[in-house]
Amino acid sequence: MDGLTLALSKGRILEETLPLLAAAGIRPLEDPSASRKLILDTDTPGLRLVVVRAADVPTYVQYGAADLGVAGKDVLMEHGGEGLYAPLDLKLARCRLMVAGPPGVDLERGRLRVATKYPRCTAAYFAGRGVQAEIIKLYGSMELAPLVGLADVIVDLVDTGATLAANGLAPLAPIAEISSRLIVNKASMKMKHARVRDLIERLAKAVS
Ligand code: PRT
Ligand code: MG
Repeated sequence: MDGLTLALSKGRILEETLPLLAAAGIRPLEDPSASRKLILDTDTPGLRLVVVRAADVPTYVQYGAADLGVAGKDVLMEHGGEGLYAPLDLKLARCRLMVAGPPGVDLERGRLRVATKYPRCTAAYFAGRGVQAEIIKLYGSMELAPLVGLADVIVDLVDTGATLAANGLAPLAPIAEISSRLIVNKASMKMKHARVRDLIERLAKAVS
């Protein structure tokens, strides 16, 4: 394959990346949010899109099944970034990774139970602060966990804070600023250098 494959995920990433791709002169030949196809050609010869789960984007790129991808910094930190370059901050889908919970929870206290979709980031955060935390891995709806006694606090993404507030929870501590990054397979960066470089430059212009 000497073409390029770019991995995206449905939802926020797709919604926010399509206008950026359009600004860079790249349009899918059919509407990815309406289509059931997982591989979509674009009007740019040799550039196709694949649509995968958000958390799977780094894996496709790491193994070279996609040359490039768009992934949240949260997903990248949790993946670890092996085999990947992240050359460009697309400044899309911005939010913060935070500790949140019932107002007033003491985060320094020992044996804190923390529910999260981000066990790796969460373990690193609490270990870095010398706090003993028991991590409970969930796949979604973290906000429910403190309400039903599954956990003391959660580690989740916060944008407006409306979801926390609607469930009587508050932001307690920031962990990281999140935005979407362009990621590139390390071998593709070498073997398909000119094409990859050209795409990075077009996207960088569209960002600014
Ligand atoms: O749905 P799937 O399991 O495939 O993946 P996903 O749920 O991770 O996808 P998606 O589209 O929801 O999120 C993709 C990426 O968008 C994330 O990896 C982040 O990098 C980014 N992003 C930006 C967000 C948010 N903002 C965000 N607010 N992802 C999720 N949220 C959720 C958050 O988890 C919480 O439930 O929105 C809720 C909070 O929003 P507020 O506005 O109420 O604070
Ligand atoms: Mg989702």
